Amino acid sequence: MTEIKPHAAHWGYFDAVVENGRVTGIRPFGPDPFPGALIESVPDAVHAAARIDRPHVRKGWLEGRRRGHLRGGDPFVPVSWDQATRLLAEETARVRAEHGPTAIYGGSYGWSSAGRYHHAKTQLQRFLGLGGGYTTSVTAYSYATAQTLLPHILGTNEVLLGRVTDWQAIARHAKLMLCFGGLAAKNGLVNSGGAGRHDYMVLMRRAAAAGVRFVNISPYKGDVEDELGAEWVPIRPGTDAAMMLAMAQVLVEAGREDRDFLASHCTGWERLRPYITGEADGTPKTPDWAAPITGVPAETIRRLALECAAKPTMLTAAWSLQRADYGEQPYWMLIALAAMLGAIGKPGQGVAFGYGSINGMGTPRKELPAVSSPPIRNPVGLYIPVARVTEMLERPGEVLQYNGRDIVLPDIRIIWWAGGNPFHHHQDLPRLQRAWARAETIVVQEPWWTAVARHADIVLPATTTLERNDIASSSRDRFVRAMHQAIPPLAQARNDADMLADVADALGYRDRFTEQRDEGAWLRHLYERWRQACAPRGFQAPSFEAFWAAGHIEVPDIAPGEEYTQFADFAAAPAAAPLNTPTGKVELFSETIASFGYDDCPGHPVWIAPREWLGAELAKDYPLHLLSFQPATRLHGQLDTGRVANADKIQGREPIHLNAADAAARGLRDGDIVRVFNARGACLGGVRIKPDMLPGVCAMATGAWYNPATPGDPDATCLHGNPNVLTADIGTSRLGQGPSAQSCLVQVEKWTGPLPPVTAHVPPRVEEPVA
Ligand SMILES: Nc1nc2c(c(=O)[nH]1)N[C@H]1C(S)=C(S)[C@@H](COP(=O)(O)OP(=O)(O)OC[C@H]3O[C@@H](n4cnc5c(=O)[nH]c(N)nc54)[C@H](O)[C@@H]3O)O[C@H]1N2
Ligand SMILES: Nc1nc2c(c(=O)[nH]1)N[C@H]1C(S)=C(S)[C@@H](COP(=O)(O)OP(=O)(O)OC[C@H]3O[C@@H](n4cnc5c(=O)[nH]c(N)nc54)[C@H](O)[C@@H]3O)O[C@H]1N2
Ligand SMILES: [Mo]
Repeated sequence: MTEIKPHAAHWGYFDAVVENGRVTGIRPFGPDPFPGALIESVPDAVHAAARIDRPHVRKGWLEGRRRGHLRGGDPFVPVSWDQATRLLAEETARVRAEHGPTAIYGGSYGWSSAGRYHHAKTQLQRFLGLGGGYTTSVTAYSYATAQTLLPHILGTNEVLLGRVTDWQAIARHAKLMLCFGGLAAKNGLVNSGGAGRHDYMVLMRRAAAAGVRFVNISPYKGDVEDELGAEWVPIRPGTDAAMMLAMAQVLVEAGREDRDFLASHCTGWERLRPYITGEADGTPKTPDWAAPITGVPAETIRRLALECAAKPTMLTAAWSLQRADYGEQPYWMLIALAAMLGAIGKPGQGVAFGYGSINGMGTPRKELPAVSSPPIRNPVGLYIPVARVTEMLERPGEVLQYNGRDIVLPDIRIIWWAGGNPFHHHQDLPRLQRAWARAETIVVQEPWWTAVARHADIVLPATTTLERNDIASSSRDRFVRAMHQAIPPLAQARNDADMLADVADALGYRDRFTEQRDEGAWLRHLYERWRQACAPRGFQAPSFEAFWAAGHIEVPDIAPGEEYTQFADFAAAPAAAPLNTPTGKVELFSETIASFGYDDCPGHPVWIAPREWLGAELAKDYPLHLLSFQPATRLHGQLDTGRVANADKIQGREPIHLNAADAAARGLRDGDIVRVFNARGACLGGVRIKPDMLPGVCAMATGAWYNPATPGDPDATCLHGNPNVLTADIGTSRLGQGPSAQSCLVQVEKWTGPLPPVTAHVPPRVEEPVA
């Protein structure tokens, strides 16, 4: 019998085809003009050999090898759910009693899955919060640095997360769009919470057709699809702030800066200007100064600056620019450029970030909330900036400076992760693995034997979304989707909420955790909360029953002529509609930031050479700049077992994109296997020659499951091609403390030895207990 079930994931809405208890196929969601290929991997992922069948405990943990022990090499022992629940309740109670609640790290960063009720991290944090508290994390790997910086400069993070100036306004009014880091088509495949319509490509093409000239300022030509007809300005990674400063210098020299706007809408121009002209430090930031830093010819910089001053211009940067050393600087400087052009708040002009980073950025839409869970309370209130997790484990009791605060780092005993994979997302995995050893107990809830599950002590098998009912929703999308359970839970997998409810029960607070609702009652509850929030905004959502039966709701579209420009009110009347900054204006100099006294993020935007870049001393030993961008074939580590990701690999290894000259210099051909290495680590990759990659730059997508040649050895080569064995784990600055993955130098050499098989998709060693 064949059944069709409405469903959703971060990579799109779809119908699941179900035959005899198996998901056998996928049909794209009808209203989606551009569903993308990722949904095709869903059946492979759900039924992968790498699914975790039962709860497991690391054998060494049972035998007392806990704090100080490197994880990843020991076999696992299967246990019953009852045993696992008991161990967790005892261990949680013990650590809370002996070390206090902050000894549990429940930051649990990660994308989890699209359903808003069974969102694993939300469930875990609710469980830990109601149980007495935990150390949590703030900000996101995606844009931690910008999230911390932008409230100081513009008084909002909307310029980063949405609602931003929409494509309708850009197409109608802008003539030029400068895209630092491009508008990568691959990134629009996904949206957190689900994508009902992938309208991102459609909207960009419409803007190009309306006469917007796109300029792709990026090391990689492929960051803007050919159809947009963009001019490609190749730039060395990590040097964008220098190019922006030089554009500013051209404007000042030509007298083209908008002095009225700088006086009426900005503060600190008198501090930034002398830095640009060189009066402050003796170095005028001219195009001739920037050319050798950036690799962009001085004439190109000059031409683009003057073109910006002559035409209605939109400025944007990919989120990747701030996941780099001193990632605050290009963002702050791009805002300064937009201010100098007087473009902020003018129809279809100004600045916003991430148009090319995720589906739904700049999609014209009505402002309505998304379906969401109630907020979580953490009575302890202790947090770290998310990407400082290794540092937290390494330096308990010491101070971490962050955004003007001194955080005393906790002494972590339990690490508990649900819905995220630090062995995917974190930088310098060899270092993380050593720091990871400081924990006494590591708990991981996962559907698959991903690297984080393999490096845990207690592993709990979670259901995938296809094994439960849920609701998908995102504020960046116009559709709310009913996710119908398609198949029963595989093997002994359980829902995150249910496994945690049992531990809460053993600890005496089941009813507070569940609020005595089951899955069906929770879905109705979340839906009703949303329905009520929509009503005052003019949208009457149907009843839950009608929604569930229909499979989705389409929120009404805006009127055809409507458009939105961010900061329009502020531009029109800065005194009546001030920004939420200390001065109510755009802060080109921030007294607050200056008062922190951080030399790695002073009071106005500056050029600081990254620690690792093509101009560094270190480039003599490691002459290639490695970008580790988002994968076109999966979502981070998710779907890596699927057909789309595996069809793209080269002899099972993640491709490394290389310029032909760099390949030739190393005697490499398309399809060769190489070892990519630096002082931190090494991985294998398969050569893919790309004519449109700036020489000296190479790129490997993130997400191939970490596969150390010797499990448990932090210095082992990753056989599969996870670039995070190579990336540096240093906060962008003491202000943002964001991840700086994009600042990474490597060398590449041909792999001539025998090629060991990739084992990351096969379960680890399991020892059945002796009866
Ligand atoms: N080098 C480098 N590293 C990077 C980046 C980069 O640009 N370069 N980008 C960074 C960015 S922007 C991000 S957002 C992060 C992403 O990092 P993550 O969000 O941690 O990556 P995912 O692979 O999406 O991890 C989600 C995990 O949740 C699991 N999961 C899914 N559904 C469920 C569920 O229902 N229950 C449970 N218990 N688990 C579930 C999945 O199997 C998966 O392992 O990576 C960061 N890392
Ligand atoms: N298919 C797919 N889409 C995704 C994701 C996924 O895993 N798969 N992940 C999602 C997530 S979590 C996020 S946060 C977003 C991230 O969105 P982004 O941060 O925009 O994505 P990236 O692919 O890391 O980077 C975009 C481009 O920036 C360029 N770039 C890198 N460094 C520099 C630099 O120093 N200067 C300049 N000028 N350009 C540079 C690279 O060539 C790269 O292709 O993507 C989302 N979209
Ligand atoms: Mo992200």
